[in-house]
This record gives sequence, structure tokens and C-alpha cells, in this order.
Amino acid sequence: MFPRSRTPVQDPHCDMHVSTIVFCTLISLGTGSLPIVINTWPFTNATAKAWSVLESGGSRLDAVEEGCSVCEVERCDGSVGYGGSPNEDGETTLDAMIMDGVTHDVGSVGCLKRVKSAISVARKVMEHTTQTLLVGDDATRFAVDMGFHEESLQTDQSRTEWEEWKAKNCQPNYWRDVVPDSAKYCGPYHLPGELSDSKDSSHSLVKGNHDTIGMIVIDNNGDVAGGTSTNGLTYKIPGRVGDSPIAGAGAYVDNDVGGAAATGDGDTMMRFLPTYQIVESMRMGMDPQTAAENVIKRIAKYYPNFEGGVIAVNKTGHFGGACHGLNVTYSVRNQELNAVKVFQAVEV
Ligand code: SD4
Repeated sequence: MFPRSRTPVQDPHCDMHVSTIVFCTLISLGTGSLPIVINTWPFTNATAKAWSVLESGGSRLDAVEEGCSVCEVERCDGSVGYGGSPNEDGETTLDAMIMDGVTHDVGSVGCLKRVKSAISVARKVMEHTTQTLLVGDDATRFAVDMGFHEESLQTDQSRTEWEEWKAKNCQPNYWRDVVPDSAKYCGPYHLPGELSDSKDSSHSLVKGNHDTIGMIVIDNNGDVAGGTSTNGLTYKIPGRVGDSPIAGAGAYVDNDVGGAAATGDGDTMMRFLPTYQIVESMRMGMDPQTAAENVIKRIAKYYPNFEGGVIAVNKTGHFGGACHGLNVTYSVRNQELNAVKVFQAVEV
């Protein structure tokens, strides 16, 4: 067990006496204790796994990898791991990243095909190459060379979901300004003679299509690591890589400051490098909750219809979360909370 670092702080918005998972309406600065595990969504088994890795003496990177791997196996909300979010071809592809705050080293995979353990492959990119991001079939080849098993990521459920989408004329989809009209018909699409004026590329996420795991771990020494894993957006265009494997977009950590992770409409959010922004705001002295709200407001200014959220934690273990257009929750474990607890991000 870890030594206790502080007296517990009672949050008046939280009922600390009901079961292990407690919903809190609002928490602005967290309870401020280290070590800490924080991740997007109520993926509490992932949080608990990361915590138990730390408790048993594992490293911050082991905690991130093993915690996120739980979601890949459980296929958290269908948005992480195999058999979820089929693309336009009916295939599930995976994005993942792991980042170490101590070394500032990053390993990522984007559009990884036919290999289930995306964050573990990302860790191999980090630890066995001097490169950062591998994508597509070539990432698969790398994974196989590193000893991972290649297999189909499709399930009966993902095949049915995709067939239903085809039967509905491929609605919704992520195309614009193409012929045939993507709002009515399936592709293949081509360039039209004249482009229309449509400017807002933000689109509604398909229901249940927004639950990437993004996790930040700060260990007992105050060292930080982070990671993400997702199968991205349902009916995405083949080849699409989202925000999750991009350092500064899906997640970012810095050992002097803390870390942040994002979930939601990655195509919009990655244009703002929101997790980098949060870390830099915290570096300048902003508290995590304000830094999270600040970046969400900035995105919403340009894309009022975007759906997404961020979580943030600083080096003293204070944390926060903010969201827009999407009801984002996040899971936290530290010594003071005494169990994994789920918090509501502040809607801005
Ligand atoms: C993406 N940010 O690929 C991810 C989506 C997400 O659960 O959060 N999905 O855009």
C-alpha cells in the first residue's frame, strides 16, 4: 500500500458513503493526493487495474498499458477494442498511444488492423523504435514482428451494424462536397464540378460512438504517464486516424506539470491540440478544472456543435474535467477517495 499523503477532503457534492462507485455532480479541484489514476468515462475496471498495478509495485507505464488493456479486452462501451465502430468497409481499426512524462517518449499506432492489443503495440513502438507513430497495414506488420497475433477484429455485431448502415444508404457518414450527394447515397464519391459553401465540418457523433479511454497515471514519485485506446468513429472513412494516437491531441503528459486526455469528436478536437494546451495552461499556474474548461470553450468558439470532453490532473494530484455537447464522466482512484469513483465533467 502507498503511504497516506493527506487528510481526505470531503467534497460536499459527493456522497462518500455509497458503494465503491460514486457519482459526484461537480468537483472543481479534486482531492489532491498522489499517486493517482484518472481516466475518461466510467471505465472503472480499467482504473482499478491501473491502481492495482501501482499498488503491487508496477511502473506508471505498466499501469497505463494494463489499465487501458482492460478496456480493449472488455471492449468498453463498444468504443475501445475489437468489434466496435466498423468503418465504411465494415472493418474495425484501432488507434492508441502511450506517453512517458519522464522521458517525453511516445509510441502510437493509428488505423491498426487485425491486432487487438493496440496500446501494447504502441508501447512496443515507444520502447523498440526511435519513431513515434506507425499506421495501417504497416503497423500490423510491425506488431506481428513484435510477436502479436493477427486476427480479424470483426464480430457478428459489428458486421450487422455495418450491413444496417449500408441498407440505410450509408447514413450517417463523414463526407461533404462530393458526388453522389453523401447526405443521401453511398459512395464511391468523387469531386463535384462546383464546390458548395459548406464550412462547418463538425458532425454529430453516432450514439455510443464517443467513449475512448484516455488515462493519466501519476505514481508515488510524482512521475507521470498517459495513454489512450479507441476504435475511433463508427462508419469512419477507411484510413482515418483520429486524435487518440496524436500526442497533444488525445493525451499529453509532462513530468513538470501533469497530464490531460480527451474524448469525443477527434477530427474537430485535434485541430486544437487540447491536451497540450491544458498542460501548458497548468504550467502557467492554471488549475486543472479551469484549464479543462478553457480549452473546451476555445474549441466551442469555432465549432459550437462539437461533442467532446477533456480530463486534467496536475502534479499535486488535483484534477478536473470539462465537456461540451456530450455528457462526459471520468473515473478517479487515489488514496483519499478510497475506491474508484466516477465524476461528472463540467459542461461548458
Ligand atoms: C476519435 N476521439 O477517434 C475518438 C473518438 C472517441 O470513443 O472518443 N471515441 O475521434
